Amino acid sequence: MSSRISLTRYLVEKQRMDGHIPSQLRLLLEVVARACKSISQAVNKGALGGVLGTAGSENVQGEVQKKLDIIANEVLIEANEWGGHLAAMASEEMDSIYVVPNRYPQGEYLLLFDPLDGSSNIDINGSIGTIFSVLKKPEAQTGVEEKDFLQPGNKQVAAGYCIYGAQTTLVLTVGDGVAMFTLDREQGSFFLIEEDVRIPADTKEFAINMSNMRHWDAPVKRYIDECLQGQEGPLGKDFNTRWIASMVGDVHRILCRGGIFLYPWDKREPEKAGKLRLMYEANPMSWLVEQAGGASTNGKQRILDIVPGKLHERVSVILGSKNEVERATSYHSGL
Ligand code: P6P
Repeated sequence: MSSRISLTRYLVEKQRMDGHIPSQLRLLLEVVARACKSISQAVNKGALGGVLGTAGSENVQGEVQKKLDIIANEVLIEANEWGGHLAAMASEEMDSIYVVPNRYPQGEYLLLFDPLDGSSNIDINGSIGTIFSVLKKPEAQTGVEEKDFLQPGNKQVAAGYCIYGAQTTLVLTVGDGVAMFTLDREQGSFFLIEEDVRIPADTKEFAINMSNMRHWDAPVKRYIDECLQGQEGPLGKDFNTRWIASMVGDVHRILCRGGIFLYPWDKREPEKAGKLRLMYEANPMSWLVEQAGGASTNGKQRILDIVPGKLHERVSVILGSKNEVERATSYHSGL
């Protein structure tokens, strides 16, 4: 067992070896991981902890908030606000940014998160998770405003998620590959299970909510139709489909064995670019996928190059195995 590498040791050695993780960023990642352990405990209690069901409120997205959405949000805020590593935080569950109170030291990082993604799975004991993204506050600037968060995903300095499933597993990148850590509940620590995760360039598995088919744009209909045609069709192979309805669960499967995930624009709410949120869902997941050798676009461009116009901006998402993402994307430019 002594050969097991804890998250703390992994981060310390990375900091010492290649400077990818300045000490304040290492502290930030340790604090986020500790918050995820607390959220995991609350999730695991379920009905016994009185944490299931709705909170009787809506978030900025107009979505009904679950009790655990609010609990997870509060855990992340309380864990991170005093450490001196952050200037401010932004969350799917909060209308505007949360500036670190004056009673605490201000840091140079901005933390964005979806505190509990996949909430519709909470009451049915399905996989859910916390997604986080880290940006740097613009240099030599006092104070912090919402506009400081509006940076493209290619400016992230760290990104990851913690999936609360059969195991509680933290998946992380700081820009030199993707590592996975599983929580050992007896020791209360995350231990390295996979370093340098790679997504196969090809796949036979697609993830999309098929009930929306009649609402999709033509390029998505064409791509999924070709997948459904199987071996006899233009793709020349039979596909399987999976849809967990929790982005963390679907992306985790893709990081583990490949696949393509699509949540495209559809005509139900044509004024919205998509259902998923750019800053704290699509950007962190896209960086993880790219760092593992995959690709991620909105059908027109690399998601990580999108310059956000607003904090809770939505985006169409096609991510996963590189060759399939490139094919599905090419159909959007009429190729
Ligand atoms: P649908 C969860 O609510 C979420 O934001 C993502 O995690 C997930 O991929 C998607 O929505 C599921 O959406 O329309 O299938 O319920």
